[in-house]
Amino acid sequence: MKTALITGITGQDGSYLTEILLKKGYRVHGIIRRSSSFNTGRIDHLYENPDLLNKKLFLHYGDLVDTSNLNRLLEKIEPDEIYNLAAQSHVKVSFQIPDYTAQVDALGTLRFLDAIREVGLKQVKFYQASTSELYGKVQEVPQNEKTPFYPRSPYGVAKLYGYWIIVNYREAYNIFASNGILFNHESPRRGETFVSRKITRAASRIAAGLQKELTLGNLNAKRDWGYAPEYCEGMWRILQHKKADDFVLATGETHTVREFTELTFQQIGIELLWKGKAENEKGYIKSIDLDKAKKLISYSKNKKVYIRDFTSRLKKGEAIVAVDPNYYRPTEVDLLIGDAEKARKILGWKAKTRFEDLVTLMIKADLEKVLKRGF
Ligand code: NAP
Ligand code: G4F
Repeated sequence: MKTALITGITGQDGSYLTEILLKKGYRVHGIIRRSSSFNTGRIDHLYENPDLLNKKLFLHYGDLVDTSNLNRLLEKIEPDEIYNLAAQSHVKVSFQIPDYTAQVDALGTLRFLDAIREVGLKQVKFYQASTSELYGKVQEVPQNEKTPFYPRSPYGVAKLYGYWIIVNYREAYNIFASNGILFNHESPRRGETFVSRKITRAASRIAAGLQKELTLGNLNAKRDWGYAPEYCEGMWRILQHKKADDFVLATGETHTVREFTELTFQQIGIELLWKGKAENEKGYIKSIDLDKAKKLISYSKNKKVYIRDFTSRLKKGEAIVAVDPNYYRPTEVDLLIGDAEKARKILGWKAKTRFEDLVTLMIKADLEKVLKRGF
């Protein structure tokens, strides 16, 4: 039985990776941060599945800024594989807390690599959660493993250090350390302040009358959005490759935030009409197709109540999307589109879920939550 250690186990990717590794028969250890309230919501369901769990999941308090704790954990756990997913992962927030972001995302990676050397874990394999944010002001379209980097945020710059320290320790000390350069990947477990989830959550709440308006920043930024569980399977494949190497994981398709918003509302039967420019731009209800909404929520027991409320609540011509410049970034990444050909050829990995299916599964999940819990 292999043993894996996951940092960031309570995050979106950490939770999916845990499920994948447990299913593959791994013993999984995860590092969680001390918090004043519960922060294990994304992995709590695993405790309701004794077959999967079977005393194979262990949680430890720790933090990437606490070196002594990392050393102790490595000595105790002696993992075969380490997945370093912990990070201050929000790009906009990194402009507000740049020092902390660098401490965790850049130096946190170094602390881990040094702990591996000090403890003397010669056989361990290390996965680093690198990111398409490294490409920033893109120097090439699409972006692949050879595209030069040009990060555009304290987050991107911190992750650039993480990327290169992995390469350096691999070359200097022969540590099996690989970078996964992952493009945006989303899911119903995505944090609520990332744009995809912010949109699907707000749309479901607007439809249910719990929110009036969705307020966004830059509607024209383009992202290559994939489905998170598939990317977590890709992380595992990267560490199963015979030699340490760096891989891009992406869908090869790009869409604007505006398209994500339009498609989300379309899924619940609302066509948007955009009027105005820049911060004065708004999205108005052009038409409402109730049959479409009915189909999407046909699984719900509360369907009738919901549809009745939905009909009376929303009106043609109403503004439901607005722009707030507070969500703009001092420097933006305008366009990301990845070329994952190397991963396809060497690892046999390919993104399967298309943009439209991703949006549909996310809005469905948020609608279901609204209907079940009423928030
Ligand atoms: P996420 O949902 O924000 O999860 C981040 C995780 O890191 C959480 O478990 C968080 O703990 C933990 N964490 C934060 N600061 C920490 C610290 N100082 N010490 C220990 N743990 C800490 O992020 P994600 O979307 O799953 O992404 C996983 C990794 O992939 C991140 O490194 C991210 O930068 C990178 N990445 C993500 C994407 C994407 O599109 N999702 C793309 C490329 C790269 P709490 O739960 O306590 O906050
Ligand atoms: O959803 P986002 O915050 O994701 P972003 O900045 O692309 O970062 C995510 O993906 C990276 C991989 O490329 C990861 F490394 C990183 O950890 C994170 O997971 O924003 C996407 C786009 C941006 O251009 C942003 O300006 O959406 C635009 N946007 C427009 N309105 C908004 C909003 N972003 C957020 N978060 N909130 C808005 O209201």
